[in-house]
Amino acid sequence: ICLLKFNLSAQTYTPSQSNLENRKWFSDARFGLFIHWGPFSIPGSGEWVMNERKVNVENYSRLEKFFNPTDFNAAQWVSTAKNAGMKYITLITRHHDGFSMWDTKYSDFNIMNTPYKKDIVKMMADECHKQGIKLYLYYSLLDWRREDYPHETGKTGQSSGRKGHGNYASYLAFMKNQLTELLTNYGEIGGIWFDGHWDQTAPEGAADRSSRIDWKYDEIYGLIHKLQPQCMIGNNHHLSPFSGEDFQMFEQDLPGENKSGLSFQEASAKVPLEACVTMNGSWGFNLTDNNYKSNAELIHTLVKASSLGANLLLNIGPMPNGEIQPEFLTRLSSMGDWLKVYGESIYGTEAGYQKPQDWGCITKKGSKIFIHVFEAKPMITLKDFPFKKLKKAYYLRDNSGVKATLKNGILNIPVAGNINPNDEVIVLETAN
Ligand code: FHN
Repeated sequence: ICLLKFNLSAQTYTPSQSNLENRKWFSDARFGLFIHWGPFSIPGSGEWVMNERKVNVENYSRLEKFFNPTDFNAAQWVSTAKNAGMKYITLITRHHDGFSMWDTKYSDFNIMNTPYKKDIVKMMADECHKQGIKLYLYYSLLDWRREDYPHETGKTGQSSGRKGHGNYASYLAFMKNQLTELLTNYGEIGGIWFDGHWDQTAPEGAADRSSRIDWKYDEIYGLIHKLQPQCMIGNNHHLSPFSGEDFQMFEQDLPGENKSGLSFQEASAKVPLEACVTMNGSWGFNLTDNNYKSNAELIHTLVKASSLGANLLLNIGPMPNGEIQPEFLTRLSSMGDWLKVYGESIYGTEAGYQKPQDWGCITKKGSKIFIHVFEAKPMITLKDFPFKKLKKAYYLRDNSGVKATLKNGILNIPVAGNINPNDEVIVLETAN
């Protein structure tokens, strides 16, 4: 009966006009900042520290007394994102440890009970609205703290020491109350980014990954779309989108890749796509992780995501005092510098007609094709070029001409000499 009910109500979801407009805006935006931050940042071992070090609820609660990010500056965080060329921010409001980063009535484990006593979500929302950048909110479905959450990770006897075995009706009511606060008290929200569904499923890649609990997404999604119809819903369940969802995400992979072992799902052709990626190997602040991706690698990831029709949501894990570490800042500003020159080939573009190749990849805007070259090559040859005429070929950086030729559907582009190692872009103006 439950399944039937879900399917019937799921079929009735028709995105509102403002939701469709927001989806289009989101697709055009192409680049956002993911922020994993909270009391879990204090030990410097990433955001899974509670579960991995088997800290029980009582001991974990002590972190609340130490969270005092006196160097947090919302204006600086938002302008850092904007200067990196990002168009939106996705902020952790409550991760799996159950800590709420806003002034919530529904849990005492929240920012107002830390020495800091200021509503982080409010400060970020105000600043995003002021600086004209959209705010998306991450919200964990999984909870390592509450007795009413039906436990999988963080179960009794392992880390949390919880005795209860779950009461989903009560947990659902709690989530709805919190989501109502988030969608009522902080102005317009671009989207809600759910995570943790996979906690109640068979392992990634198993044939049947249906959930062991009925999350009642029809109720949750219905509430969100009622409170803020434009608000997009995405759920990091690592599956194809469910009805009621407005975008699909991929974790540590671009659509079509599965290097992480988390991305078995096909890319949807119906909703916008987003790939979330870390700059080193960690989401939350990690004192020992020095595995930073280079500037070129990060720019290639953004460009390849665009060439696959997806956004890049690039993560930072700020330090517990609220500072963003220099390794992240320098990478963000180098991406911003590149985008200032080459942004036209990223924002508002569509996927290229070919998947990324060894030499680079392709994006498209109307009849303009952008050839992104990661390595100089005497000649790049593209077969089955989808346009009949090549009107003009030139470097995006300075409009200087490129001697490309098109004959019988085969396009040849010579790329010699000094090119930008981050990605050189050649524009092809075409016609049919
Ligand atoms: O467990 C989380 C993890 O901490 C992080 O938030 C990522 C971001 O995509 N999502 C989960 C793992 O799938």
